[in-house]
Amino acid sequence: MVFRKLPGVSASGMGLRLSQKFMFLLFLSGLVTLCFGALFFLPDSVRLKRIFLSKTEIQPVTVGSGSENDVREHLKRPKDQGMTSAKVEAGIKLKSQSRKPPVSYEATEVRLAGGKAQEDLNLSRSKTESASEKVTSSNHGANSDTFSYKKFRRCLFKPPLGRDSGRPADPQTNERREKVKEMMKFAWDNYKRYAWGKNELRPLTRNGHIGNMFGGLRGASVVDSLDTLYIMGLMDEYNDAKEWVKTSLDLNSNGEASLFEVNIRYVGGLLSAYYLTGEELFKNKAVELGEKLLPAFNTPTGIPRGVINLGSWSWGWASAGSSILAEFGTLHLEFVHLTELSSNPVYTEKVMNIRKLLNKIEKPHGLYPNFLSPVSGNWVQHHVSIGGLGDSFYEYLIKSYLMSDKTDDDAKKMYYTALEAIEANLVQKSPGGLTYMAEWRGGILDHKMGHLACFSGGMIGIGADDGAAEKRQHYLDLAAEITHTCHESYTRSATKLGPEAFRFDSGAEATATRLSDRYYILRPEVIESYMYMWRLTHDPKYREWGWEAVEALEQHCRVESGFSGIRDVYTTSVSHDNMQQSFFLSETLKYLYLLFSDDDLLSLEDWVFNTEAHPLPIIQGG
Ligand code: DMJ
Repeated sequence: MVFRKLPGVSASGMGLRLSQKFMFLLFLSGLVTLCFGALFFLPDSVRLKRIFLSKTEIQPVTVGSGSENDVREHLKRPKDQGMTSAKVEAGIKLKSQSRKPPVSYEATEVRLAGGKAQEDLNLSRSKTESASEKVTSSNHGANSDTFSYKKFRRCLFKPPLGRDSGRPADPQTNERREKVKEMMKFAWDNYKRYAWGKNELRPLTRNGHIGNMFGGLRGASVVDSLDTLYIMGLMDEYNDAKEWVKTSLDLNSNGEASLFEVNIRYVGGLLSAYYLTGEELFKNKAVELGEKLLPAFNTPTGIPRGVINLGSWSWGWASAGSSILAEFGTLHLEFVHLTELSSNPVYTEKVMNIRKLLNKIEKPHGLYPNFLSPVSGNWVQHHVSIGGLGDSFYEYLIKSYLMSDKTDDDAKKMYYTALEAIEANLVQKSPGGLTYMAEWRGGILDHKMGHLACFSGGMIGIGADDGAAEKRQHYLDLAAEITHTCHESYTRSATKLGPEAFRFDSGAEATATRLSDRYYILRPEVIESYMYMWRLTHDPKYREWGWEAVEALEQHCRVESGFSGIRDVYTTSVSHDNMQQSFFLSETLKYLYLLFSDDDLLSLEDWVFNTEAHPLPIIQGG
């Protein structure tokens, strides 16, 4: 049989014309391109990439020259320009031998403490510590071989709790401290009784509040309270909190959570609890949670988006709006410690990448606006504030420097340059002689200062300590003036508590002029500055001011079943907002307790506080 070769028909006998074959091949190659394109170019395709690429190749691509490789280059620069490669390779080591305390306190801790009560406390604490030697739940990337808790403790200058748990010699101060401890126990007991496992207590209705800041996470008040309970020696309460974390803190929860809030409260709270107690449980939970935050950084610039779904895969930047300066700028301390504990450089790389981008872009008048696009890497509008939206970004610059044992010179430079721009553009003096921080709206000043901005007294104070010699006194004076103004915002109200925001225009001097600014939600910032200023100057007025706040809290915020915020600080017939914020337990009461304690309780030589008042140790040699 003879096969006749028909024109345009393939020899294979498939019966396709050449043009059809061409079209088919074109379609096939299009399909292949589309599949690989999706694999490599769609946002947050990390899971797919993991199948094909090695771990080091799955970092997000950054815009322009800000690639991940650039970040690594940056990290490899010599010490004075950034982090050393050794730190990135091996994780940053806490406390090298050169920073050993003069005497090892551990052996003498019980002897020095003295007194039966103190011995009991030490005993129950050392039980806790020996428990830490046991390996608990799964490791979640934390590499226990490279981080030695025992070594870390030996290298602190002072015992974390001080010589005698910070007990002051002066009886009146000690009485005041005991009062604050009683307030903490009262707040905690009511939370436990009515809202156990929920995020906050609603003290009037006696139930729990969940809210939407933490996605599906629960127990914000538990995690935020761990370190406060521990330093106050409330060991039964601390052990209940620890047990809850062990059995009930579920990190595999769905729901959109604030990256910032989860980081400062949960990651910060767990890290502090670990460093204070040595319980592996806290370290493992912190690292497990830290891993879940990483997809937030999968944006074209590496600037994280503000919300993250902890429980499921998401499109990363696809739905991102603007990112907020105080949110993406308040990750550094915790993330560096996650690298420290897990020996995984990725956390430090992520936050160094943020810093790199911030250094690169132009700043109007040297100021940092509050909103940045995580997609384009450009400022979205020119609103500058040391209060809400900006605040803790500045705080984390100076604290990054201090936490690096004063080796992170980039952070130092950024902080002082920013502070100079703030002084030049925002710091104002009122007709009545009060120094305040105004807000800046594209060059126009808004003569308003938020309660949140009152943390800046303390920040400028701790920064002053390491400023250039001639600047030191200048910054200490500025810190004292701002703290004084914030105290005035309290004394000028009927309740002696400060409003959410106060103004310096239309005849106002440190008072709220708008009804909507008159509330007080148990915030810590003013008391936080009292605490730092006390430690820096030992001027007794700061303890007196702290005591005024205790009395006001007792009189106006304490209700039958906890503490509540109030709606108007200018009237003594108060209306309560029915919310005991978790930061009241982690910050307000902790700063008050520290204010009435000796300076060696969480000594500033060894610790920096994250923005939720969770103490993190200084990293030796940066
Ligand atoms: C806290 O959660 C932190 O201090 C944060 O930085 C700002 N606000 C609250 C307390 O007011």
